[in-house]
Amino acid sequence: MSDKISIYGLSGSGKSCFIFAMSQALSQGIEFADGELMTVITPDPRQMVRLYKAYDKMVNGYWPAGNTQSITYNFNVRKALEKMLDIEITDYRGGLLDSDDDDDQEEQDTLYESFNDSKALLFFFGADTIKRAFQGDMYARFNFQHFNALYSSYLDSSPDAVKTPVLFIISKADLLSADELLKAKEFIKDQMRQFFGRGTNLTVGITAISLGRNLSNYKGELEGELDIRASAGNLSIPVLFALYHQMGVKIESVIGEISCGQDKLKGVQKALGHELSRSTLARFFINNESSIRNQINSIGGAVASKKEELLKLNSSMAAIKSLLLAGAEIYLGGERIN
Ligand SMILES: Nc1nc2c(ncn2[C@@H]2O[C@H](COP(=O)(O)OP(=O)(O)OP(=O)(O)O)[C@@H](O)[C@H]2O)c(=O)[nH]1
Ligand SMILES: [Mg+2]
Repeated sequence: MSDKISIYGLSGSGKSCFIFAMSQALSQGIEFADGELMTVITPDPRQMVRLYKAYDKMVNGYWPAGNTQSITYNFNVRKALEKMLDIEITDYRGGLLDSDDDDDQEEQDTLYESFNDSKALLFFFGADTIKRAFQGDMYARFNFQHFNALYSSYLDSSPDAVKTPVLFIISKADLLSADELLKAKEFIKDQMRQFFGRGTNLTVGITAISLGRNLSNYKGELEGELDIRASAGNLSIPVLFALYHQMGVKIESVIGEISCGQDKLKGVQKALGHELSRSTLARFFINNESSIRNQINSIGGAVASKKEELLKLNSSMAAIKSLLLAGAEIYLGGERIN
């Protein structure tokens, strides 16, 4: 089953541009502190052509048109060639989110249902909308309430919802000065405070992405300096965020397996003690010693290999964490992770 990552954002918040830029930036790979390379590549040749053409259009000075329909993309995330995630991202037409047109209802329901089984939720807020909200624009402010309400209905519909990590993305960050960016982050943390409060078990992040510097749109023409490198504009952060969370889940499950194996081992060792304490005569007729020793060897071997796996996962996790924290603030249960 693929790992669904869901993107939500109003029309024009930069969802499609992000997907196009990210897919180009990360297809070449990004290097971790441990020297291993992470690549994000679509295994579907038709999707690859579509993504490339959209990117090429931007390089040639034109922004892509807004979506008239929703499109699903698939990506393999590999670290040192090993598949870590099998991502499915649907690029919804943002117009759906705040539409009250009855004709849109069916497609809108699919969008709402897409929250379920998601491995990560990405909420996009364009820097332009955030600026308008600062200036008191009521509709721009409503945007945030709308997302709070969407999330609340998601919590109602899915018992596992509270475990799904949420990343807030300030897109088009090149439109903000360093000062404005700080203000924008505080503003989002305040507007979305249900996510950042203490006492939850939620992993939440906030980051700012951009496709370059001084970018603007004049009647569809792209002006400014496009910079689509893996290391630029935090383009890798959303995938790293999903990966970080998934690795955390994997580590927890391996730790569980180790402790379960250790418990079993204790039980079998006790059985061995019991066996050895039986009288020689009784053991002459029925001797369980070698079968118990075999069990001890096999469980011990499994525990040792899980411990090795855990060591590898922990070092991978540390490498991912350092890149992730360089581009995002991450909170666990309201506490910032350092
Ligand atoms: N300054 C700046 N503008 C951007 C950036 N990314 C996107 N934009 C602008 O935002 C517009 C909308 O981007 P899209 O990616 O098409 O938005 P969307 O969220 O996919 O919109 P819908 O398809 O309608 O849902 C683009 O045409 C650009 O004008 C960025 O990194 N910086
Ligand atoms: Mg779009």
